[in-house]
Amino acid sequence: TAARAWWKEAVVYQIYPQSFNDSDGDGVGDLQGIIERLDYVASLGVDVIWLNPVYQSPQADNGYDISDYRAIHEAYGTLDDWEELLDEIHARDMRLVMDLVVNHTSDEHEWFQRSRRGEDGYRDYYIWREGETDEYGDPTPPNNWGSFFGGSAWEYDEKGESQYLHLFHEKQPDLNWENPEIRSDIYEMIDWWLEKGIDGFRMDVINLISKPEGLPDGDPDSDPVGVEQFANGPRTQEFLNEMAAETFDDYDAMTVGECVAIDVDIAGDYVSADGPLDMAFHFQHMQLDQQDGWWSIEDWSLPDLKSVMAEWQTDLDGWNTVYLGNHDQPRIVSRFGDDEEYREASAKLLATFLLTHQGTPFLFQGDEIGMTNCPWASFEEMRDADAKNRVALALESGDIEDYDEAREVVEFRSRDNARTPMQWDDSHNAGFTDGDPWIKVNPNYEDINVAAAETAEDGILSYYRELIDLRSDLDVLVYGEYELLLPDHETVYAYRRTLDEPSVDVDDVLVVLNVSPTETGVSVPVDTDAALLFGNELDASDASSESHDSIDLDLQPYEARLYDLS
Ligand code: TEU
Repeated sequence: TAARAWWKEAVVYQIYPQSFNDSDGDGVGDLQGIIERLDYVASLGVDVIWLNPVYQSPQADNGYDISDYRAIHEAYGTLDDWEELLDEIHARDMRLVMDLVVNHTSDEHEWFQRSRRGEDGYRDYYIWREGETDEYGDPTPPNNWGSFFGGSAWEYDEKGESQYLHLFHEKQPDLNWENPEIRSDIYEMIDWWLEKGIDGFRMDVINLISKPEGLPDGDPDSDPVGVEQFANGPRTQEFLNEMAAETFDDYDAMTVGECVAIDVDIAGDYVSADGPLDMAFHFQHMQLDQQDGWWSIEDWSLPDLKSVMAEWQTDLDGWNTVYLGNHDQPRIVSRFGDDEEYREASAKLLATFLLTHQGTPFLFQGDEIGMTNCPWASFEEMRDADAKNRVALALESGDIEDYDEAREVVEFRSRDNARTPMQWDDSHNAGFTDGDPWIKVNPNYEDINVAAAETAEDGILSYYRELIDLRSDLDVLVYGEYELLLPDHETVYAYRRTLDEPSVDVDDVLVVLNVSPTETGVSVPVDTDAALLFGNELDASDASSESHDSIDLDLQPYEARLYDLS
């Protein structure tokens, strides 16, 4: 059994500040707005809040473009508001994890301003290259690397008279981690926040910080081009070890690194017991429906999802994270469940998935009431820098003629789907703001909202609460070993969790999920009696055991069940 730690037992709830709750009517969520809703968050039973970036930012990428690491974005409030938020979170026995964005800054950060002017000691804070010029004398990119948001990763800067690297938006220049001064500036900043008493960091694209010497061209077929060069670069491990030694190691802080292009082996380097990070987010299950890139709409298959989950659950040398969505992904019920007829059942099934694997669950705001993807009727409604950039490039190049040709993909994949305002009640703007919301409110707010969820006795919200409770009661759900059953079944996902600890009553649990809109009979190979522990169909009868080596179940559409096998 893994060594105990508070962050392994924790359930994390992610708050996207601009879309959570607006206290002052400017249409943008803010820190006081979050404080107003903390009792609600605490009522879920979660232990940790991960707050997306709230630092000063021109908001070219919703706060992932930071212009001052030690100041709060004006629309969100002040540093005093932030201190109050931290205190109020701690007063409710929860913890606060902040976002750490240090692969890049905003181009409006003072460092970049100085760097582009070539000020002494600052040029090397970012990655500048001369590049060639084409037949018209226009600069061509120094290599073929592509941006995660589409297009080239290079931008010519007139003031700097050369090109700088930006793996994301052109307003997000990449920092040059080869420069030891930038590293010590960052470590000081990290310490500054840790000293304020925060409980950890979610580290944005942290395995992109080490670029290989000479910035060699990437495989033109990779997406984005060059990712195999700049992800997990040669000094990543060294930089992360140095960072941990200079900062986190002195605190009881949790760290979770968002890691692009990692597999279970690479992850082990980062999160094993003596690795620099506590946990990592990987993308292998997020890629199942986009093997052919952003523009293609693909189905995912349950056997594929199971095999990704099982590999990480059994082979990772370290502690897992468990997530199905966040602020960068479509809504989980629209993507992995059914957001129409079976919205309620499938949202509960996904809750069961999130809360019964081994690893720390990360829940995203609104999923606990089954919020869905949103209809994006026009380009003007879009806010996501990624989706907008891709659609704009496609319009420019003539790949599409008008927005309508992109609409289906946008509604399927745009990050805006997760970023529509939290739906609190059925009043104007879903109770999110008295002003004009910065992004469209999902028109289904009159039916799907927290107030309605609070009155629904057996609704999605109460299901989340009960299951979070159950997880904190049952060690086996946190620390138990995982075993995949029925790996090839097309629609049923079944797994067993067992804990080798004589002192606990419940040390053997079976999870069965019918991930389909069809009633399904299934025979699950377990050789013990099974007592129903929890599920999303109230009238689920006990498992019948017709033979000694399996139990036969008749599952409703999107039915989820937990059995005690102890
Ligand atoms: O995301 C990094 C990332 O690789 C993706 O999830 C990315 O958003 C996606 O591929 C684009 O479609 C992190 C943040 O979570 C994201 O919000 C930021 O935009 C990005 O880094 C840059 O800081």
